[in-house]
Amino acid sequence: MKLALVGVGSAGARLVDRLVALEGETGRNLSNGNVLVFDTAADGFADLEFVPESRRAVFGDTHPDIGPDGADGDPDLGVTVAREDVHELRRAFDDLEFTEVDGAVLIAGLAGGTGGGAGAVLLEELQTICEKPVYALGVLPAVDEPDRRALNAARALPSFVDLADNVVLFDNEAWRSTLEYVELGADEDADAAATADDTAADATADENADDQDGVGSQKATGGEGGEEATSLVDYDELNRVAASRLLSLFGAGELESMSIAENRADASDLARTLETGGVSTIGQAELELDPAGARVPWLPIPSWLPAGLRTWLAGDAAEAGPTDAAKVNRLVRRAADGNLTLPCEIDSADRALVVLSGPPDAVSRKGFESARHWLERETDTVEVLAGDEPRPRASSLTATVLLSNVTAVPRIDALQQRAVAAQDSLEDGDRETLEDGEFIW
Ligand SMILES: Nc1nc2c(ncn2[C@@H]2O[C@H](COP(=O)(O)OP(=O)(O)OP(=O)(O)O)[C@@H](O)[C@H]2O)c(=O)[nH]1
Ligand SMILES: [Mg+2]
Repeated sequence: MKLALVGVGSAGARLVDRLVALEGETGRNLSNGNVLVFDTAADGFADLEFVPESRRAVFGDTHPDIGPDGADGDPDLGVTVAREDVHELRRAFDDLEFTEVDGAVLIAGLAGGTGGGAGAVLLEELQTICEKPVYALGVLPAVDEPDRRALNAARALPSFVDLADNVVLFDNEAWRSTLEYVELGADEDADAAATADDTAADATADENADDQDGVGSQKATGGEGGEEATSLVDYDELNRVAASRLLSLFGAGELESMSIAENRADASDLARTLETGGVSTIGQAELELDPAGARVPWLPIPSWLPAGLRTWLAGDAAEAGPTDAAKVNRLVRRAADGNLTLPCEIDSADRALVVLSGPPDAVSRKGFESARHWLERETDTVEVLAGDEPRPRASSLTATVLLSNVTAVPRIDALQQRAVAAQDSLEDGDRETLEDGEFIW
């Protein structure tokens, strides 16, 4: 799939920058140069390295309430300045070639004044300009961020869901936790998945953590109680994880050097899976291919070689190698279970898509099919689409799963509860919104 990438606010701009970097590193051409980033802060783009200067737009900066930090956590101000500067924003969109892409994705931190506020206005604009689907990637704040941020995200989420064709969510809190278990060196087994689940659940329980400052810094702070492992994680790490998942999913099939696949992942499968609207989540798991398997797994073994050499080259892949059906099956399960950008009850999904990327010889069709059936049963839907992305020289196999329109999401419930509790201590204007749970602006 080809997508125009539009980043709004610091989180959005940094994520787009990371995606552009990753496009270059992986050879997956998702955007074809159709990128734009917006911010209200004059120096909002200081961290960017890969988005060209000509694709960076500052707006609203002449408004008297906009300071050096832009909308500075105030989404109403974000909305106001975006509406005032709407002609300028539309002109910036002229740089995007919508005829070259299958859709657009707007990326923003929902807790930001610019991301959550102006982001909604930009989504609205994109929907009027682009005739193709307009998706959003929304980042949910961590639990140790101030109440104001939780309230902003709880307000922005329904407007994003209302305006976008689908909103993929990335939960900073759950991901900090999952990265912890990666850092601790846990493996693919059930223990690790359970640890990730537990920490995500703890995070939810901690949602009512006290108000703290320091959200503006790029370094994410540790959770309540200052668990050591969380200090290893900063936004850069989180952005790599988010960008990698997004690119593996939306960029599947966009590899410049891709060979022909029988069951290639394609744009129409993605669009169909996302057609449900609502909130979606992406899971991913990777399996390093077993060096004890085929010694040169990406090369067919010529039949004219002496038998002894052929046996040696083939290794013991049949018994222990990566083509083992159970391994492929387990990989897909691991991607869908406890390894999602937004933890949720997977049986609440409406549709699902699974993409398997790696050397074609390393994929057991039997394993892939049984994993797909498992996903059908677990998600309780017959709509599980599947596709391949052949990467003949890859040393690992990656499963990426998209669960669309998930409705049982403890983190969203906790965020909303915290926001409702917090709004009394915040300004009056916020109250009606959350009590009705309605579109805000
Ligand atoms: N994953 C990730 N989350 C981020 C990053 N930066 C900020 N966030 C999250 O996004 C929220 C909004 O922060 P910003 O993106 O800095 O805010 P903004 O959209 O620029 O809006 P204002 O600064 O308030 O005008 C924060 O509360 C964090 O939850 C980032 O680089 N990566
Ligand atoms: Mg900002």
